[in-house]
Amino acid sequence: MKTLSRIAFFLLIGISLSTCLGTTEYSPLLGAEPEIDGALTRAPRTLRLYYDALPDVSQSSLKLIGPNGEHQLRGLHTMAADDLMIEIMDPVTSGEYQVEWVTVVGDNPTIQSGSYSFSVITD
Ligand SMILES: [Cu+2]
Repeated sequence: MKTLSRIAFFLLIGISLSTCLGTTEYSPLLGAEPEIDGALTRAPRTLRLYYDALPDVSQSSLKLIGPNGEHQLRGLHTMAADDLMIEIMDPVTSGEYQVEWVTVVGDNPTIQSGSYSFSVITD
């Protein structure tokens, strides 16, 4: 009986964990350069985000927030590889960075948004 309730307990944990994963909100973002949660040893000069369909540049925006606040970005465009790309204007120093994105991808008119972070350690 003891073993049985233990099994039931772990089953319950397993079910609640998979429910959590199952309800994770859909995001069209597939990946990025710099990598999501990545740690860089060289300062990036561009941001590039990859989506599951072609983003509409006119309905998209990117923000880069670092230890010294918001960075100046220039020239949002797509390389037609289901991506968004932008140039980072001011120097990227060591620290934690957050990228905030807003876009509309493919035929889906819904405005999608999200954020991710990466870190830079240059010395
Ligand atoms: Cu480009």
